[in-house]
Amino acid sequence: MFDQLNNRPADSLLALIKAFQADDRTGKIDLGVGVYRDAMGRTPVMRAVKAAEQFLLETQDSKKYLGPEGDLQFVQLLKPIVFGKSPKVDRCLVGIQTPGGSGALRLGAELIQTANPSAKVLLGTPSWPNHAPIFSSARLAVTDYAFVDLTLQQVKFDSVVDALSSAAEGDVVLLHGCCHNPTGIDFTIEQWRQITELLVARRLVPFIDLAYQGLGDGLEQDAAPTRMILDAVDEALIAYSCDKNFGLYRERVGALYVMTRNNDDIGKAESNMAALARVNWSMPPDHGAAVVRTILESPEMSAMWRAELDEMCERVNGNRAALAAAAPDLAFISRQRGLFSNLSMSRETAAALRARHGVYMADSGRMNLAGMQPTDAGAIVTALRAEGCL
Ligand code: PLP
Ligand code: TYF
Repeated sequence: MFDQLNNRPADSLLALIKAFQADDRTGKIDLGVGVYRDAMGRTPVMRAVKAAEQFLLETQDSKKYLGPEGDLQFVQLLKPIVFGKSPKVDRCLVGIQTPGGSGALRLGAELIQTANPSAKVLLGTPSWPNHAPIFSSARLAVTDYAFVDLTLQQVKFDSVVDALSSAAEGDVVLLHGCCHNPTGIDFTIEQWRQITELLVARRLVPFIDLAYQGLGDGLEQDAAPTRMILDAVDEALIAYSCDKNFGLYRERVGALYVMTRNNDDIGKAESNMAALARVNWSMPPDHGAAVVRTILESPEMSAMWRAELDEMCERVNGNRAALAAAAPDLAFISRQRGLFSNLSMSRETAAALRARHGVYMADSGRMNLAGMQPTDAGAIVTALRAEGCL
């Protein structure tokens, strides 16, 4: 049987982790996979997470099953952080814990497939490389449109408007809620407003991927577009990840929220989400969500978490400013947000940056701004100049 299989390409972003480790040059710089790094180059366990883990170690008295919905107190406590105070959210939003944002995307895709198998998913490119395969493996048709011009480092807003204007009622629009991966280019608030109007007018269903809340301009600001959209539309899905903003990556912490047209549909959405979770992973892993819940239940730990997240956000934006200051051609980097910016370059150039200069970025030219120190800006610019990128 297995001789029938064909080899598949490895995930090139994850392959960069090993390539960087295998490089023994001092001075190598890791701008590859999207994890936060501090001023020492480490991806630390956050202080609030350590405190919550300590608390759980001492007080958790059982590890019995929780059920396919996971930790519903975790799902509940995240709501005000993501959605603010909204009576509509209280009435028509249901959530379930998932294994990371990836699990939320997959579960959302399967829920869409169950409810409306003919819905197309509109995906602006470039996007996170897992988006398209997650939707197609849930047997949904994916339609690409150009989201950004990398040579100009600008949103192709006409192309976005065209794509949404020609979509059919009930089609799904995947939107990065903040901190676009891979470009760092988010819509302006005016562009979000226009997108919201189109979603309403054409009766499209937004599927918002929120994987970096708090790492752009802060928790509240980063949630503003999501809240604006939910205020206006009837139905929506939100794939949320706590893996970046709580530094819990390998614990796989996320949630899928679904907004239904009315209170009657909530029960149906909820039972389908639970049924789909059961056939995928039965129940989500507990530890990471228990940690987040413990933090959010404690005012002290919450304050600790918010302060540390603010520090992380400031550090990334400081790195952006340092790189922009080192080369006028890179000024756009300080206007972009989140972990990533995506330079326009060939994969050969990205390979040369790694091989000749020890500057590791994805083949696509995407760089993780958290991977550098402000003092690395000069070396990065020198490497980019040597390879003709500037
Ligand atoms: N969506 C985007 C845009 C991402 O960059 C990631 C990163 O991993 C995810 C979703 C998935 O997050 P998680 O690691 O929680 O599965
Ligand atoms: O884009 C990134 O680097 C992160 C991490 O298959 C990631 O989102 C990358 C690839 C992947 C899973 C997570």
